[in-house]
Amino acid sequence: MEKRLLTLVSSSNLLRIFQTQVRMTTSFTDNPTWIQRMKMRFDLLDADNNGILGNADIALVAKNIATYRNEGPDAEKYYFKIMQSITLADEQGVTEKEFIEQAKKFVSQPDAKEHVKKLADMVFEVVDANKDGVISYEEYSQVYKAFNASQEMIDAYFKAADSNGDGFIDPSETRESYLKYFFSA
Ligand SMILES: [Ca+2]
Ligand SMILES: [Ca+2]
Ligand SMILES: [Ca+2]
Repeated sequence: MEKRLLTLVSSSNLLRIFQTQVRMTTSFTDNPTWIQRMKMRFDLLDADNNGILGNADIALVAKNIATYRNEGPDAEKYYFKIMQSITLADEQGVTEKEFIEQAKKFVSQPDAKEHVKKLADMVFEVVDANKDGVISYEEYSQVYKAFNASQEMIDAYFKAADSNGDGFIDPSETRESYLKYFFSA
């Protein structure tokens, strides 16, 4: 009896069924790689590095972008509004832990992928400073520098987003990289 049970347990069929069940019940948002990516996102967005992501960070970044581009308060206000809706920042702000919970909820919505595509289009609008329909390395660097991102990070992100390697990021590459960023482990 015991021997038969052992044979059954070690059978590859049973193992396969078990693995399928594990895969079905585990979401990519539980994956350490995904959580680490969201932690890095929090670190980037928390521009003043006080451990809270809120309006203060977004205001700082909006000011930086407008300053780099020699633009006035209207542009700054516009950047603030766009980035606020992208990051869901508010006056009170969130901690890293709250931010990750927020991100988990966000990607679990039934229409989350459509939301992320819209979000990617909004980001594209802001980053494409000269409005020629593509993001150059300079345009990309400028915005990430406004968040105090390291050159290493900027280079890695740009390379990953420019999937056809032509040196520019187009709107479809932005959508593609955002979908990958939020929906894969
Ligand atoms: Ca902050
Ligand atoms: Ca451009
Ligand atoms: Ca490209």
